[in-house]
Amino acid sequence: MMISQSLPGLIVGNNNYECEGHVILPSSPTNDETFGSFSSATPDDLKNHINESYDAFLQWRKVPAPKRGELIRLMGNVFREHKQDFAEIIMLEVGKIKQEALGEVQEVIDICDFAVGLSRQLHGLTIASERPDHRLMEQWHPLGPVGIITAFNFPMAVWAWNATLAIVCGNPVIWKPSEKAPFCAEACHRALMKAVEMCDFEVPNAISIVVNGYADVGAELAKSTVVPLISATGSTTMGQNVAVAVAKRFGRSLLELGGNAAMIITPNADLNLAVKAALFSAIGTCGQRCTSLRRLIVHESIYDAFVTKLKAGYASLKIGDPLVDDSVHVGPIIDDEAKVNMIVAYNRVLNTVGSRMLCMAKSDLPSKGSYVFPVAVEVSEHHEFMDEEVFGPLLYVMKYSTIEQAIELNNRVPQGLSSTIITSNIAEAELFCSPVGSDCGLANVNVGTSGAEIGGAFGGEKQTGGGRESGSDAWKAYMRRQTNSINYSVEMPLAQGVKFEL
Ligand code: UN1
Repeated sequence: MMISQSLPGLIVGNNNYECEGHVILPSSPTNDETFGSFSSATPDDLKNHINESYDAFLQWRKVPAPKRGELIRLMGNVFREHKQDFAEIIMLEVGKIKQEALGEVQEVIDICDFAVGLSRQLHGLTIASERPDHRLMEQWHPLGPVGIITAFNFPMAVWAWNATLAIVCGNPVIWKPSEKAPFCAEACHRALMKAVEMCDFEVPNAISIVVNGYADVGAELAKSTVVPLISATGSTTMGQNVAVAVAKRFGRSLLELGGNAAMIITPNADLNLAVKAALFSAIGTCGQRCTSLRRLIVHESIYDAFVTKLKAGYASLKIGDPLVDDSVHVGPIIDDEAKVNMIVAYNRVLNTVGSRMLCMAKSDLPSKGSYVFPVAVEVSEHHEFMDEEVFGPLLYVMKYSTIEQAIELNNRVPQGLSSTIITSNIAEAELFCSPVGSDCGLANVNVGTSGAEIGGAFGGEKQTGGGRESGSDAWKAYMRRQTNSINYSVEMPLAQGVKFEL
């Protein structure tokens, strides 16, 4: 699968529209080479086409849900068949290492399978009515066009979490991908349109709209009354802007924003397991997952033994260009701005009293591209700057003495997405997952903070935004609930026993 050299600003199904916004020449973070261009859309471009999504909704909502699932089944097959090609686009555009790029495409395939099953399970409830000869029930109906705003770090999977569910739930999608990953977006859209072609029933052309551009386009999407749900993944600031704009018009927002994950390593933890879990969580995707490990909280009794292993782990990391070497552990960070942010954060912590460098990767850095050294820095306590999410492979390591103190440190930050305890003590594990334990949406035992499976609901509390995407019953956010009270008698009893005699 070739990537297009030049992308249109706006794509509505099979129609491409050139737009008036800036022309951007994206270059790969792996080697700084330009690989294409795209013209960004303006808010007016979106305004001019957004109603096509609503027209598509009027048609799509009438297609039976299992048929809508058939479209997603076919799309899943396109990803299966071209798994390598999709992975290569991710590697080129955002610099993931091969294993993680393949893993991301697998995540797309997995959520397709999940959504296909779901298309036959959009269950409602029947509820016991308090009145004789009455039935009370609940149904789930399609909602309307779903706006999807995504970040660069999961340029395919996060779209798929949203688009597959939205589509089986009877809704077309309008996607504003990260301006750092428009080619991944186009490839996904094309996979969907390929599936549309293979369907033996009619699918409206505007089932999927992609609008390439900047925050002004996202803002236009957020304020449009055509779009009852906006699902947004990205920074806390972006989420705040989206939430306010959507709330103002009584829309619904589903937010998956910043993370600041912690891992607690207890006295009786298996240290080999702990080091593997910590290392992958901290340096996977070059520390740019919202589930990436930022804070390691290690019991004082095993601190030295654990740090010795962690140092060896960092020393064995191979950093390099994923396009030329399949075996690298760490690829580039997304761009120079991210590189500078990482270096600033790193200098800040090293200049803080009580901090010292603990571990650093030893590998050479390629001369071209945006590469940084993954580092782990010891801190004597929680500092205010650790409240900020640094999107890069910078890990803070601290000691604790009681489990209560460790949980308090875990919960100390304004974000609440992912957290882990590494322990073989069942009481500590259960405490961590209990109401007085981790305050995060994801709380794991003997599993890293990143790499969640699609079957569970994904998201978190506090500044993470409160939304849940992907598995479990996250689909309910993409539908409207309707309660039906049905009287099959000729009497007219009122609820609550109210008498109204004529
Ligand atoms: C994200 O970083 O926005 O749990 C999503 C994980 C991946 C998804 C991360 N399955 O790390």
